Amino acid sequence: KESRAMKFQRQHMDPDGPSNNSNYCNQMMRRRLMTEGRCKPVNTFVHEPLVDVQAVCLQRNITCKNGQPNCHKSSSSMKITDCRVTSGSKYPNCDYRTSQKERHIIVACEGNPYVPVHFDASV
Ligand code: PAX
Repeated sequence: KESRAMKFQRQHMDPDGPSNNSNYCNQMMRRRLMTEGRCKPVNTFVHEPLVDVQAVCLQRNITCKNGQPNCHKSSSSMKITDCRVTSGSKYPNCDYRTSQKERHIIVACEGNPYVPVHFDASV
């Protein structure tokens, strides 16, 4: 079974991306299996080395949006792509808007080793 840590990597890690094209989210959301059963409404891909994203779990501890205490904010800004489903998108034809940004990321971490399992926000 896929662990929470592996699921985070599938849904949020793309260190070698993004291919510079407006279809990035349409391709990646499908390729990473986030358009099965429904179109996942919002998803962020991070374009930094895995070790740098894992290291965020050792950076500033903050409260998550759901009130849990296990969130961490990256000390540096990171290259990300936000994917947001368009208003006209109709499952199974999931259609996404692609926006590239540089932001501090906030992730929730769990386990031993203490690694990212949820993407909380970018700021
Ligand atoms: P998730 O299901 O929210 O969390 P995501 O991050 O890819 O998935 P399982 O066993 O899978 O149910 N976990 C936590 N979740 C939330 N908060 C804390 N503190 C926490 N600690 C552990 C994946 C697993 O992490 C566990 C949680 O129980 C899950 O375990 O976001 C909805 C989705 O949109 C993404 C992030 C979420 O997907 P929202 O707004 O409801 O928090 N998303 C959202 C994004 O990628 N980018 C964005 O900018 C935003 C706003």
